[in-house]
Amino acid sequence: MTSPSLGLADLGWTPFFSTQLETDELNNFDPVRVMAVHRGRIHVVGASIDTLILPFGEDEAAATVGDWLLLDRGSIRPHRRLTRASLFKRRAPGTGREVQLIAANVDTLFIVSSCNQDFNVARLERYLAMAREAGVTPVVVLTKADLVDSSQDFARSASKLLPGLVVEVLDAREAESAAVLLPWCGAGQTVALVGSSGVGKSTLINTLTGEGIATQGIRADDDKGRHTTTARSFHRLKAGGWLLDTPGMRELQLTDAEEGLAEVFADIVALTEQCRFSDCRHETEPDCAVKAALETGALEAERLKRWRKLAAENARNDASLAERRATERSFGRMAKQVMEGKRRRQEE
Ligand SMILES: Nc1nc2c(ncn2[C@@H]2O[C@H](COP(=O)(O)OP(=O)(O)O)[C@@H](O)[C@H]2O)c(=O)[nH]1
Ligand SMILES: [Mg+2]
Repeated sequence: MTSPSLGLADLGWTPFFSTQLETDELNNFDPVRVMAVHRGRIHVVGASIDTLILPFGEDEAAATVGDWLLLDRGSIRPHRRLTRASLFKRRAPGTGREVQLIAANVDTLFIVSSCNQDFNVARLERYLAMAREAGVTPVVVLTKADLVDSSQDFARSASKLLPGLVVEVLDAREAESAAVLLPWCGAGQTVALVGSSGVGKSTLINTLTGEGIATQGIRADDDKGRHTTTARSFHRLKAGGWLLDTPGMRELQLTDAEEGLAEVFADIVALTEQCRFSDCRHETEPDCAVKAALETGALEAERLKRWRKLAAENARNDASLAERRATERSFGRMAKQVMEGKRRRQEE
């Protein structure tokens, strides 16, 4: 568990959060960060607090890992959640709830890929769109640099994907090599990690935390008051920051990521705005700026194809969300009618 001597700044408290506090809130409430959400209990840590509280808020207002809450100093009850600097969320397949919160207030997303078979531009673009959508700074981390002769070639093609994108190449097993990631791992900073299986995420976590994560777990009270071992979400980095690792991070999909996609494919979006027709599909229409860019070579056909695919995937996810919302609404109406009918019959 975390040491009680942690200051708020160590936990990731910044002016972004402190400026949200009203003067009287400073006197009566203590800021705490959500370290883990268990069934029925939330583990929060503050400057001199380390405790479990009851669930707080519903749906998007619910507390998720990484959130900052204000606790009433007397009753230790949550008073309110502070506005998030960033938020990862995903569709919740097969559950009644539409959107599942994954993690809040992550500063940097390490998008992990390896310098071999896993390297895939389309996958990187998908993760970049998610990072942008969440409001998190992406850093591409290319592992297994020691296994190829030309790691810089991979780095070059990745860095072209977004203006100013940082790409680091390393051997995830070596602390010295992974030290290129330290600028994002210092005190008060929170990072999360995504990437396919086998690219070296666990190896990197071990290297950056100095822990053996296979054996990790914290003990927490479950609903029935028993102690159970739960996977830990917050890992302390050797450099002082935090690595936020939840199962949900590994299952992120594109949902409502229109803005994220528009940022990652800003070049194509700019072209579409120059087409003669606002609903141009960039197929057979005249004066299509996208086709013109393909012809001059300013735009790669492959990149256009990837954009179409991701935009379609996002649209599909959005559509099925809207469908489910509609079904739930009509089910709600039906249930209400049934109940009203029953009440009327009883009254008759
Ligand atoms: N040579 C080399 N092997 C690595 C590197 N990173 C990870 N590995 C190996 O790749 C395998 C998969 O790594 P793991 O961390 O389990 O991947 P994960 O599925 O993303 O968590 C393990 O055998 C690691 O030792 C690296 O940078 N270089
Ligand atoms: Mg792993």
